Formats: sequence, C-alpha cells, structure tokens
Amino acid sequence: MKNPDNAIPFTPATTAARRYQTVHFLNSVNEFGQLLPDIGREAAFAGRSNAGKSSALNLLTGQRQLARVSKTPGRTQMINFFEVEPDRYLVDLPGYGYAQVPEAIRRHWGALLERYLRERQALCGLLLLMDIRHPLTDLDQRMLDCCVARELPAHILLTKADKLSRGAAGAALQQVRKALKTDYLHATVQLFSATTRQGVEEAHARLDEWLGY
Ligand SMILES: Nc1nc2c(ncn2[C@@H]2O[C@H](COP(=O)(O)OP(=O)(O)O)[C@@H](O)[C@H]2O)c(=O)[nH]1
Ligand SMILES: [Mg+2]
Repeated sequence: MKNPDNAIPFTPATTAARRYQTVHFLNSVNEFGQLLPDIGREAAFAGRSNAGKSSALNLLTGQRQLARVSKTPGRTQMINFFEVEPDRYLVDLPGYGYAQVPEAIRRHWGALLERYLRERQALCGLLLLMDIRHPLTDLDQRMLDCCVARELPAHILLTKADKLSRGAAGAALQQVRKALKTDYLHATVQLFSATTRQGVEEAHARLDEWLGY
C-alpha cells in the first residue's frame, strides 16, 4: 500500500486546489480565551486520532507537511489555525478518542472541543473524518450532536476508502447515509482517500461553500 505521507502534492488543476494551496499555518491555541477574534469564516476539521485528519489536510491543501502526519496518535493536541486569506480559516481540532491520553487532559480537550463547536460564531461547517472501517463511533456522534444543536452543517469524509474494495466502500457509504437520515438530517457524507486522492474535489466544494467562495 502506498504511504500517503509520501504522496506527491497534486498539481492544482482547479480553482479550489489553487486557493487551498496557499493556506499557511497561523497559530496554535489550547485555551478557549486564546482563540482568534470570533469574526470571519472558518471550517473545522475533526475526527478520532488516527482517522487520517492530517493526511486529509495535507492533501486538500496540496502541501506535504502542513499538518504533520503523526506517527504517534493523539499528539496533535492544539487547535491549529491555518489562514486561507484574512478572515478565512481552516481549523485543525485536536483528535479525540485516543485511549492513552491521561484522563485530565482528555477532559480538558473534550470540554474545549465542545465549547468551540457550540459557541464559535465564525465556524461555518465541520468536516468530520472517520475511518471508513469504523464510522459513527459514540464520540463522532457527540460531535454531530453539537452540530445539530446549533444547526451547523457537517460533512463526513469516510477516510482510507482505499482499504476497502469499491463495492464495500459504496456499501459503507450507503449505510452511513442511511444512519444520517434518521438522526442528522443536515449532515452529508462522501468517500475519501489520501492515498488515491479520491474525493478531493467534492471536499473542496464543501469547504468553498462554507468559506463563502
Ligand atoms: N491507506 C490509507 N492510509 C491512510 C490514509 N489517510 C491516512 N492514512 C494513514 O493513517 C495513519 C493516520 O493518519 P493521520 O493523517 O496521521 O491521522 P490523524 O491522527 O487523524 O491526523 C497514518 O499512518 C497514515 O499514513 C488513507 O487515505 N489511506
Ligand atoms: Mg494528526
């Protein structure tokens, strides 16, 4: 299996690809009070640690090292802001669900994450990453519940789609879609792979929509 970490950044063929290729790191925050002023528009990336969030962020921006693809799950423990242009941001939220993180730290991050999702006015949409082989865990559903509470759009990337056959991936997609229909009417879902680059344009389109492009 090809290692997505070593994938060559794609040649930006679309307007969106060119736009996100100039995204750059702005700052890291670990307290709610340190967040940038709550103005403008931002799209946040969330998911269990190891779901493929860093790989997706790198692929969507065409940058190999933007979010460090961690070999150690649970290491990315800050809210990282990336600037697309002034007042347009991509926000990398700390990965959740990593068992080996000490309880006190896990609680701190859980609370920060929930508060950010509930209160942040600049937040226009949540890109929620789930390993296609383990979608909609309890913690994923808690994230979606936060979105429902304030009618925030959520878009799910079923990551590592290359790990399943085309048929199995399609079946997983339908299953998640069906589950969303009952509980999360405003959430959408797509297949994604940082290895094969499947789903990049669809994900860009959703980010564009949220950031007002
Ligand atoms: N096969 C495959 N592996 C992936 C994909 N995306 C990420 N990975 C691997 O999954 C592991 C976790 O990825 P990473 O992006 O660090 O996940 P994060 O913890 O959510 O940021 C790494 O070993 C990646 O190489 C993908 O689309 N396909
Ligand atoms: Mg990461």
